Amino acid sequence: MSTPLFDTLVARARALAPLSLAIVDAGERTVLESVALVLQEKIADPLLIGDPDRIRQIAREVGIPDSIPIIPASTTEESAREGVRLVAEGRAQGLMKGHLHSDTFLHPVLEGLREKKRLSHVFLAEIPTYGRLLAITDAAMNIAPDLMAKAEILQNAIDMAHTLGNPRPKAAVLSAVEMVNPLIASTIDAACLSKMADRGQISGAVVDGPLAFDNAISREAARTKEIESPVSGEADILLVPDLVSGNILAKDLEYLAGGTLAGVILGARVPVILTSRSDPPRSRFLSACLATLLFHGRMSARAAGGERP
Ligand code: COD
Repeated sequence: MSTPLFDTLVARARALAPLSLAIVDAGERTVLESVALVLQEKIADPLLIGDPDRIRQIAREVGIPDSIPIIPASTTEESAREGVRLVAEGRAQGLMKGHLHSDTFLHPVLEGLREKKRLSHVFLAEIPTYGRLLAITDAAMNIAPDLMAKAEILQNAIDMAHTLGNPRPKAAVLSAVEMVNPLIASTIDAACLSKMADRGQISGAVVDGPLAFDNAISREAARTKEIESPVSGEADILLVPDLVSGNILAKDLEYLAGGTLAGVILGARVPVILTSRSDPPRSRFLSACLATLLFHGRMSARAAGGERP
């Protein structure tokens, strides 16, 4: 599958110093295959956390050199705590979930690495039929966000777009319809979020909603329905109503529409990669590239004194 938009991101990540990336509970083949890929492509310098014997054995099988450090941890909980500690001590610039449950991984991250008020996940998708990278949020962390949580999730995605070089992304707040309907709560949230953007409570993007998926993605569909929206057909960000609908959307794009997905958790001290066991190695690799770009982008913004507080 050709991914010209992601290829540009990969080229930009390759030009940066490799990210020091801690892999939590790394002793599993698909996890270490992805590590081998990021190492080979010089995107990241991994720190492997987990059972040293198991990690060393699989690491050798997949071609990871013995020089790569292993930090021993005897349980998945200890692995996650070690990962957070490495970041807190400045030894890791990014964190990647290995072979453990999401909540075991996320609890210490929430406790120890929260920087912004809200941590949220964003998928970045390249779909052959859509000419721009599409950020879908939050389809993996916040289960049923309320209005203020949605505002924070949206702001995280907007900040990410800025870091990646899009100074004014277009964000569609999704629901099933484009009219406010009190029986569909997500339409009310979407209308409020649009107004919050008008009033500067959400900043740095053109925000419109409620929009149904077709009107967000296709100007033609919006025209047919006589909807005037500055976002229609040009959405960079899709804010989904909740984790379930967002997750179905993202996986639908991946499995039925030939989409390629990367993903990262935003709002922590460093980018956090939340992999799923079924993720192909390329998705994990692209997520590591995204994490590298976000880490270095933030460092540059900080150095220039321009980072959002
Ligand atoms: N950002 C900031 N703080 C948070 C967040 C967040 N996203 N989530 C919870 N908190 C804080 C709360 O304010 C509270 O102080 C504390 O953390 C505990 O909050 P709870 O009890 O509501 O949250 P938890 O601990 O029950 O769950 C947090 C998880 C992220 C683990 C939970 O939301 C979850 O399981 N999400 C889905 C993860 C998943 O399975 N993803 C993969 C499938 S797609």
